[in-house]
Amino acid sequence: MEARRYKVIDIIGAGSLGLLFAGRLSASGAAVRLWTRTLEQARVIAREGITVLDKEGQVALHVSGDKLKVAPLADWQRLNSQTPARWIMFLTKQGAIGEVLGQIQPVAQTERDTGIICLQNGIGHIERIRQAWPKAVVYSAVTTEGAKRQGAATIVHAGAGLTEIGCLEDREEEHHNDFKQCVLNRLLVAGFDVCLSKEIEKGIYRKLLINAVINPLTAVWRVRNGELLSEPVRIHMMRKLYDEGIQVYEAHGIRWESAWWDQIMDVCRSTAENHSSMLADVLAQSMTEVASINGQLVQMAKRAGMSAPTHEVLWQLIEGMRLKEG
Ligand code: KPL
Repeated sequence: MEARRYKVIDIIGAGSLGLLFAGRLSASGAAVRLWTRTLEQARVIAREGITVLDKEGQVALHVSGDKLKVAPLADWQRLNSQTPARWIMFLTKQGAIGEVLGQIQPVAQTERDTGIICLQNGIGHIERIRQAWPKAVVYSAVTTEGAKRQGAATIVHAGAGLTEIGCLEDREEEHHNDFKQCVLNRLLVAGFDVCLSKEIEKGIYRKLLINAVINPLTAVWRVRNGELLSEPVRIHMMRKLYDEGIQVYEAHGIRWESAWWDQIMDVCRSTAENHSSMLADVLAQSMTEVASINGQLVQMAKRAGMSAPTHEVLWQLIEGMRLKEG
């Protein structure tokens, strides 16, 4: 079968998660092509390899540059006409998706078999990817892996987590078997705690709520995740965001669990020392994912004829903090 010939996993995006997945997959012997936004970063990675540090700053893993295939996205069309992508892990931030999709057009004829695994915070991106690659099979994933970039080719793996992957589409069994063989098994061999979820939609909405409650508050107050629990007024605001979010889910018939509130508190405890990704973006003065997290909840509320005022205010506050594009 043609599909079995392509054993390569194409990782798009060399941010913290992109480097973590590319580094560990490569170190375990999987064939990976890593795609960067800039030529400069591709050159640094090719020269220095990928380094993963543990929380104490010790080297947990290093893959030398000569063992890695890395290229800038600008080379996508040229290189894909030789070896078309079969399994793509999309690891860019939400905000970069439009730009990336502009660069990676599907290569005619091969598009049908392409599997795309999306690991973004928030919602809204799956629809955009499906529009750009109408025939591809799109998998959604949510992860609690914690990683922070320290340079163009170095990350700190702040905390191991679980990655759940699921497919929202009904596709032929053969494609899913290929996914298990070419992606899932390789991730397991690389040491990731990963599972195939039959309830990925629920996982996506659970993660959306976690991010919608924790991220904007940490960004506005400039506090670490654990510090949200240190003042009753902060917990009160978290609860307001949570309740509004649940009302929106109910209006849309989205299944939720009362245990999610406790899970949010647990995430704050288990990632107590971390900066949320939104706080990290605000501190770096780069574009945040607030529009695809709180913004999406506000839009969902509007579609249901209601409002989500606390999410809306935070969305506006954080959009107003954006100081430079990038
Ligand atoms: O996913 C996260 C993020 O920062 O985006 C959480 C779970 C809040 C951990 O920091």
